[in-house]
Amino acid sequence: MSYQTSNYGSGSSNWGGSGYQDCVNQCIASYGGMSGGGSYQATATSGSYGSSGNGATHTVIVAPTKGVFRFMPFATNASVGDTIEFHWGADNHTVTKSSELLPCNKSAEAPVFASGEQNENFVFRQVVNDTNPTFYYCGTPTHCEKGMFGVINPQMATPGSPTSLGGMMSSMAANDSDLSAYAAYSQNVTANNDVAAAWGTNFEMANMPEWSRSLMATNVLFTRATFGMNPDTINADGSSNLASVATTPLMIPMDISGALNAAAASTAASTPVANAAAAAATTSASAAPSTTAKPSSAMALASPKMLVGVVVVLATIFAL
Ligand SMILES: [Cu+2]
Repeated sequence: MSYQTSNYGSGSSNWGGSGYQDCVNQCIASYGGMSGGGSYQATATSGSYGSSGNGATHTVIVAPTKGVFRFMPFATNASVGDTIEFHWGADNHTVTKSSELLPCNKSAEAPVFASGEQNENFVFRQVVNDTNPTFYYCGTPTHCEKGMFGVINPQMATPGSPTSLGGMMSSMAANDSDLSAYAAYSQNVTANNDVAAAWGTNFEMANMPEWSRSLMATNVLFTRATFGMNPDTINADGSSNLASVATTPLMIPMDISGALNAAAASTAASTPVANAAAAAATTSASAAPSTTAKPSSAMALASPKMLVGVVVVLATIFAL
């Protein structure tokens, strides 16, 4: 199998090579500090289904808050006999077994599992029967297509492999300005947490359908950001520890749309700044609709120099 990486840096000839550090600083300023998108508080359950195994229990939060179509964490390592305990943070979501090749389709491969449509504070337990990668998704229409899928025992790549998430990230981000912008946000909120910042880098993506890869990357970035904002919830080995959410609300980071909106507001607010490059970039960005370039929210919001900075930072981080 071969994977196209030649698109990396496409368009960079328009970005110029100067002002890199200004760009990085402005990116950080634009995405703010630790601003988040809400919180999740575990409360008494409203109902539950499924029994527990003899091993450890791993918590996965289903849609941590309203409008955030994610599983947190995106991936969980578990042994045979362990229990995955799904906790709903918002209404109208499901946990339904799927497959790696078809992450948004109900799997017919035994043992199947499907929670049905459930609401906030529901708990669904699933005992792990084998250590093969097991995918699941939310069956509520449109949610999975927005990225609402997760995995138990993800396949791991050889560190540094070109088909690992880290190996593909810079080329994906170079071709997806929204992903690039969200990576900058996630990077910012994990700045002091190396384990969170590197979480998922070695996930294998070779078998994932191409359309799902940027969604998987976004899921990883969301999980990293959540760990970054709640350092007590990640262990040194990268496993999650969500036991504390029984007593302490979990801070939920902004999802990708929220991060892009915040960047837009910040960019608008900082327009008068005495920075010729930024001002020029703002002008060209506001003229973007008249160009033939495909409209993209982040492209319209961020200056080209900001983007090249983000991509360079990404290339550094994900090359690890
Ligand atoms: Cu859902």
